[in-house]
Parts: sequence; structure tokens; C-alpha cells
Amino acid sequence: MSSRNDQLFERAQKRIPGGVNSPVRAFRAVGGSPRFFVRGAGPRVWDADEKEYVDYVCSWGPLLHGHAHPDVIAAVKAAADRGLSFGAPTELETELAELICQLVPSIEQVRLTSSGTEATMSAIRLARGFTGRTAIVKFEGCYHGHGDALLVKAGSGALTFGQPDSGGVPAELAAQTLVLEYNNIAQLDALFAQQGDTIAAVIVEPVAGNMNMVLPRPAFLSHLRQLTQAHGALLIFDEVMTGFRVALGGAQSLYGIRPDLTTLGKVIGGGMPLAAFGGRRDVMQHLAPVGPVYQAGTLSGNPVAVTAGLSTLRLAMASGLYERLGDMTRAVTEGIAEAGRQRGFALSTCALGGMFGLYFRETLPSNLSEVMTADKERFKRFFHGMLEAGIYLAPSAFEAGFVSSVHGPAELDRTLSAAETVFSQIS
Ligand code: HOZ
Repeated sequence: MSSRNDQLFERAQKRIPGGVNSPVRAFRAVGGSPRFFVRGAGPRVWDADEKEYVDYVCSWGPLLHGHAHPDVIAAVKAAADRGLSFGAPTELETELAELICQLVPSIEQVRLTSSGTEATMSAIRLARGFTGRTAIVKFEGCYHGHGDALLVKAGSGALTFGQPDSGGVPAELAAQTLVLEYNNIAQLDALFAQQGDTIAAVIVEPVAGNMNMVLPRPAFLSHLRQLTQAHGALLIFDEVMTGFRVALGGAQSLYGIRPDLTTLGKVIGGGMPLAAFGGRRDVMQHLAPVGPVYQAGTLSGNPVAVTAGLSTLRLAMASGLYERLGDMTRAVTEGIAEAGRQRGFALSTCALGGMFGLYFRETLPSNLSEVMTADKERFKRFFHGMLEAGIYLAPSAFEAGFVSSVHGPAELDRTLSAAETVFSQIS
């Protein structure tokens, strides 16, 4: 008899394309049926067959404090009791805006949206409106949501499914997006020397998290900052994934760079649909209703989502939280890598705060071509072994992993003992 997960997936596929509401959930890169989850508590989730997993996806990043954190849930329930949406300003939005500006000082003003895609799309429009230029620069394997201008050589699901350039995006539009190799300073110099004064903005994931996880080389981000400044182009840090995840001040605080604009999402909503873009006041003042660049949303700044975000960020401000999170993330990833090496597997890992990369290759990659050389077949077998053992990893070799602040020694032990067993089975 097929499992309840399989039955639910079969039923879903009849009415939902591919049975999922976002392609990365479909397990197509690893095979098999996606797990349908029924509940989560802290670092654990349970599927429709009542199987328990240690969760290293954390809803693809938002759940910095794990599932159903009691403080977040209590605040959300109280907010819901007061009303789900007003389509009018609330004091909560200003509270969140003030907190964001305090935690990420490059953000002097901020606009809330409902998804990371909206945030990046809007930041691009704003950069074009502010500079009066059209061209945008992005990097291969970076993913900035599914807006037309940004689905060019994109990472995440687009990469997983071998469609880094999406159907339905007009070629004329895609041509305005110039794509360079991540971490390649020589390419940046050449492009800016040739047409620096036509570039509205460079958008970059300061730590790339949508082609697995790729760290920036030390000079890459600072060079990017100098070049954009010298040519009057804006620098947009897409911190939808890294914001409040790798550090309280985001990747920009770790690398000491002040971008002109920053996009945020995921952790900022603590599991509710909430995102934001913000930055220099003079740039943000170009947004409607004060400026000519239009951007809007019925549910933008939704009070329930904002409440979830506020309580998540307040919990994140506890002293030492990111140090403990970083220690746990490194213990998990280095433990897994060590277990694999004992069995003769070539593995490399990296971790920052609660975000990690894991590669079936000897050394860490620094760009997409190197990411592509990792052994995807081995990843697949490892993924399924771990799933069977009750460890839920992202179902793609091209996604980063996430650890929450409530993953503890019990999860670490269970994960490492599962990894030892799985490596022994697949070696
Ligand atoms: N951006 C997320 C991880 N790469 C996945 C969100 C989605 O596409 O569903």
C-alpha cells in the first residue's frame, strides 16, 4: 500500500502543477515523492505518515528559532485576534522599520513587501528610476526571486531543474541583465571599463545561497563597492537569505560593506509572508508616494506577519545567539563531512551563523562552474539515506541548509549517527 505522503502527492498533482506551489519542493532533482508535513515543533517536523525528522530546511531559511516557537506563536495569535489585515498603516510597521534600521545601519528607510521576489523586483525598479539607467548586473547561480529581469542564469529551483533562463521572459528584457561569474573581479573590471555608466545596479547575494552556499572571496565585495561607487551605479545586497541568518546585521556586517540598497525576506517574517527592501534615504525617497517609482501591495506590512517578524527578531537579539548558532551549525556540517571522509568520500563544507553548504567535492567552490562539478549522484543517495534515517535536508544539491537556534545536542547526535550509517551504506 502506498504511503499517505504518496497518496497526497498523487492527489495534489491533479489540481496543482507538479503537485507543488513552488518547484523546489517537488523532489524532482532527487527522485521520489515530497514529504507532506503536518506539524513542526522546534527543530523537528512530522510528515503525513507520522514520521519524525530533524529539519535542516527550516522552511528554506525563515525559521531562525525553529517551528512554532512559543513566543512567536503567542504574539501571532494575539495579533490575529485584533484583525488579520487593514490595508492601512499600523504602528507595528513603524516598529519593525525602526528595528530593521537599527540592526542594519545601511538601511535608512525601508518598505515592507510580502515576498522576497517583490522586494528584489522593486529594488531593481527603484535603482533604474533613481539612476535613469537600464542595465542590471547579476552573477551566475545567484537567485533573486522570480521577477522577469532576474530570472537570467538564476540559481535555486531554476538551476535545479536546468532552466536558469526561464520560458516566458522576453529576450529584450533578459538582454538588459548582464551576467558575470561570481567572485570574478577581472570580469567586473572589464564590464565596468566598457559600459560602467550604463549600469543602474549590481545585485548580488553577498554570500550566495542558491547554488548551495558559496562564500565571497575577501576582495570581491569591497571591489564591487568601489566600482559601483566610482561609476554611479547602485549596489544592491540581496540578503533575503542571509539577513538575520548569518549574523544579526546580515552578511554586510560580517564583511564590512555598506550597500546602497538591501533586500530582506525569510527570517524577517519568522515563517509568515514578509519581506522588505531599504537603504539610502535619498534613493528610497524616489518611491511613491513621495517619488515617481511605483510600488505597492494590499497585504504589504500585514500586521500578523509583522508581529511574527518582530518577535523573531527580538528573540534573535539575545546575547550570544549567533555565536551558539554558528557553533552548532559548524558541529553539524563538520561532523557530517568527517563521517563521510572516514568512508572515503570527498566532502567540503562551509557555515556562517545558521546557514551551511555541503558539497560532494574535495574543496569549496567559488563560482557556479565549480559548484557544477560536485557529485550529484552521491548527493542523491546521501539525501535519500538521511531522509530514511529521519534527517530532512534540502532536496537539491544546489540549495543551502539551515540550522535553527533550538537545534541542540540531541539533534546533533542523531544527525551524526545517521550520517555514519548512511555513508557506510552508500560507500
Ligand atoms: N529561495 C528558496 C531557496 N533557494 C526557495 C524558495 C522557493 O523557491 O520556494
